[in-house]
Amino acid sequence: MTTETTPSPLKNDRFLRALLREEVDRTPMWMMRQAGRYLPEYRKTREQAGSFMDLCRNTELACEVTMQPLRRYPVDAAILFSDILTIPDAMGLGLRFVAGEGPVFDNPVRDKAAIEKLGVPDPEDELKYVMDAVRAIRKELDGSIPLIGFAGSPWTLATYMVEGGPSKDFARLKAMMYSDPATLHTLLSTVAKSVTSYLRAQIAAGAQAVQIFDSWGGALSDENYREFSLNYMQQIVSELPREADGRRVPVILFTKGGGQWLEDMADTGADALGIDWTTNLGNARRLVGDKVALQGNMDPCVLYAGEAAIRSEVRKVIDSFASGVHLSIEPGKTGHIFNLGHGIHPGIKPEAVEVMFDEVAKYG
Ligand code: 1CP
Repeated sequence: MTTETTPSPLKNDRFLRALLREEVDRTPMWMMRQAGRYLPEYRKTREQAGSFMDLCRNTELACEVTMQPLRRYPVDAAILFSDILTIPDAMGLGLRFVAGEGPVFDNPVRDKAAIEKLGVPDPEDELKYVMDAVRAIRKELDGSIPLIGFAGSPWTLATYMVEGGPSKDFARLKAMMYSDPATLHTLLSTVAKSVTSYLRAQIAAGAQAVQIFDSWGGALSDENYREFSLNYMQQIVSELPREADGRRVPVILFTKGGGQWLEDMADTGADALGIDWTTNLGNARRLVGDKVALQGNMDPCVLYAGEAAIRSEVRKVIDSFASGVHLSIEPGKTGHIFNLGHGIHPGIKPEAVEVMFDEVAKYG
C-alpha cells in the first residue's frame, strides 16, 4: 500500500512536485504579481475593463491577464488574477482603487459594533466572480501548468479593513490590538472563517495549490505575530482540504519579514514557505529541515539592474539554497521554487524578467 495518490494529467507538474519535495528535473519558477502593471498588455486590458475591480469581475478579461505572462515566459505555474481585498469587499466594506493611492475602503471597521456585524461571505454568491475566473483559467490552461489560488492572511486583511487602505505603521489596528484585543480577535476570527471558506471554494473550482499572503505579519512583535497572525493562518491550514482530483493541494505560507518564525510556520502543517530576500535561503533550509519546501527569494530591485547582475543574482539565490541542503536529501528532491522575495514592481521592464527566467531555466 502506498499513500501516494494518482496524479491527474498535467503536462508540467514540476511546481507541484517541488512543493512536496519530490524529484524535479530543474528548479520550478513563477513570480509574485506576474500579471500586472509592468506588462504593457496588462495596462491595455485594464484600461479596456475600466477599473481594477471591473477587471477582476470580468471572467474573460481576468482569464486573459492571467495568461499574459505565460505567453512571454516559461513559468511553471499560473496565479489567479484577483486581489486579497475581494473578501472585505464582499463583507460590505466598499472597495475602490484610487489612482496613485491604491485600495480604499469606504466603510472601514473601527469599533466593536461594526466588527460584530460582519458576516462570512458565501464564496459561490458574493465571490462567485472569483470562482468563475478560477474555472475559466483552468479550462484555458488545459492541463499545461498548475493554477495557484490565493488569499490574504487575516492579519494582513485586518490592516486594510481597520486602516481603510494602505498604511505605514498600522496605528489604528495596533491601538486596537493593545487596548481591546478581544475585539481584534473577533475580527480575525470572522476573517479566518471567510478565508477558509474562500480557499476551499477556490480548490473546489480548480485551484491546484494555494498561497496565503501575510504581507504585513513582519510588522508584529514576536509574541503578537504568534497570537494575531500565525495562530489564524494555522487554523486556516488545518481546515483546508488537502486533496483534489486525486492529487495533493499544497499550501504555501508567505509572511513578508517572517525570517524569525520559519520553524513555527513550518509546524503549521503548510507544505511550503515563501521567503523574502532578507533571509538567507540556505539558513532557512537548515532551520526547517525536511519539513517544508521553500519558495523565493530574489530582491525584486535586482530587476532594475543590467543583464549580468540579474544572471549573477539568480545564480546566488539558487546556490544559497543549495548550501543549506542536507546531505541526506537526494539530488533533485530539494524542494526549492524560484520566486522573487515580494511582488514585482510596476516600473520594472518585461525584458529584465525574461533574463531572470532564462537564467533560472538554464542554471536551476
Ligand atoms: O492598478 C492596478 O492595475 C492594480 C494593481 C494591482 C494588481 C495587478 C492590485 C491592487 N492588485 C493586483 C493583483 C494582485 N494582488 C494579485 C494577482 C496575481 C499575481 O499576478 O500575482 C495578487 C496575488 C495580489 C495580492 C495582494 N493585493 C497583496 C498580497 C501580495 C503582496 O504584494 O504583498 C496585497 C497586499 C494586495 C493589496 C493591493 N492590491 C492592489 C495594490 C496596489 C495593493 C497594495 C496596497 C498597499 O501598498 O498596501
